[in-house]
Amino acid sequence: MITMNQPAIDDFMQMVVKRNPAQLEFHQAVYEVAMNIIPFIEEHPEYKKANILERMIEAERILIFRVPWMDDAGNYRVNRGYRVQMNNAIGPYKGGLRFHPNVTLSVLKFLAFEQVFKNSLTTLPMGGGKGGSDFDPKGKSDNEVMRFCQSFMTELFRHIGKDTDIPAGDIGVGSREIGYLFGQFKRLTNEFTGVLTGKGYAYGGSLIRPEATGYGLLFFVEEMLKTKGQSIKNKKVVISGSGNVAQYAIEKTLAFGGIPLTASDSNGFVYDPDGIDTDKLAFLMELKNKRRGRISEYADEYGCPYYAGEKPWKIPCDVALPCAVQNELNETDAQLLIKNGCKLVAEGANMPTTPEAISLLQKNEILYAPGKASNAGGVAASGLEMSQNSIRLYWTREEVENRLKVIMHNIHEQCIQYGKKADGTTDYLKGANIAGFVRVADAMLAEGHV
Ligand code: NDP
Ligand code: 2IT
Repeated sequence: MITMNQPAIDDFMQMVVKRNPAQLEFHQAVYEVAMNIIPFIEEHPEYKKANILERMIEAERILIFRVPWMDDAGNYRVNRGYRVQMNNAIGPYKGGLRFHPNVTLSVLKFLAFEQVFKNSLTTLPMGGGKGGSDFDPKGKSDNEVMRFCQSFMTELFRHIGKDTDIPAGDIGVGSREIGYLFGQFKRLTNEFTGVLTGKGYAYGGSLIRPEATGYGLLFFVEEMLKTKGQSIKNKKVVISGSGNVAQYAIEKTLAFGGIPLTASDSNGFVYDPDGIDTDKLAFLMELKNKRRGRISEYADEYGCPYYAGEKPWKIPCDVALPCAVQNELNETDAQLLIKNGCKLVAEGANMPTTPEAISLLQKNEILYAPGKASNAGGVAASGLEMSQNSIRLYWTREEVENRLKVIMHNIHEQCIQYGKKADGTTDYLKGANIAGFVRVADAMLAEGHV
């Protein structure tokens, strides 16, 4: 959308592109924020004077390191490890680790930047960071994954800590990897502390953390639908991905009476016209989390269609939940969703919707929630895991889930507070960007030239 601030936004973006050449994902994430924040700053000279946005797009620290390891055949292998410590104005750096062959510094800078806003929206004391590696866990044995994680932590441990930087999971990093990373941290430091979240329950993990991103997404969707006097009950829901976020998004969709129709992985998607029910979800979880197989096996098991190399957005639905990867929903996909009557898109993944697709959805008055608001449940539960570790207590499932629900409700309120339009509808992207920005910016102003 062209606004009267467009020249200022263009100038700003030119500077961003020049200072961060070829980092396309990072440019995209910054643009999506700048679009809302630059007009806001024009009306708030204290932020403009202090160059807050220019400071926020510069990571406080970036670590890049060699991760050597040996595969089962005895070959020497090497990957690149990263940790982007983006902003600690409101709390220690916090954010996941991604292990995926497509990981680059650009991807991790975009994720770290988004994380700063997301963590601020939770209202918990967490700054933003992200890390990971171009290591591909697919097809690796448990022992190879363990050796890789141990080598990764052998460098990372000196840069993190329970009050400094607290990593967690993301794509390719689940409970298995967190376990190996935690074990190695403990050996290196001789300390048992809450330095990672997403830990197993037996060694300091929080109940509901595995479920939290998917559950939080559905709490947020319910809040959005409530503004229209509706709920997800009996609505057709198209979901991408079949990992952690997608699995618990499916589970909560079912709990709320919605009908999950699809799941996908990087090879294609399955469409189950009868809906993915609890038994089928249990099969999917076993397939993905234990056997580490492909989603096509779901179609083989239940005799439903499998679309190799395609994305699920062509299946008619009321609600679409992208839960896999960045830029998985483009303008053509958005056109299809609109044509088929979809009324709501909420992001479980980080930046899954391209800017062109977002603008098309918004123009067509489709309810659209950006990931920094709608997928914040995962990091919020991580914050609750940190609290439990600090007080050396475990809360019940009920306690954690209730807190999660309240946090998602509050995020929705903040989106309305800063994103309400003259016609009474809400621009969730604007609301999330401004609400996330204000808390961090105020802390930066108070803390001086940091
Ligand atoms: P998982 O590794 O558990 O699952 C990732 C899923 O995405 C898999 O189904 C994977 O398929 C699929 N996928 C990965 N790359 C591609 C691709 N290029 N095209 C299509 N599908 C792909 O990760 P999570 O579920 O944890 O993360 C999913 C998304 O949610 C990410 O964007 C992540 O940043 C975001 N997120 C995660 C949170 C968390 O707490 N875990 C919190 C907030 C956001 P395959 O098996 O073939 O790779
Ligand atoms: O993108 C995200 O918010 C996450 N991957 C979760 C981060 C965390 O620290 O729990």
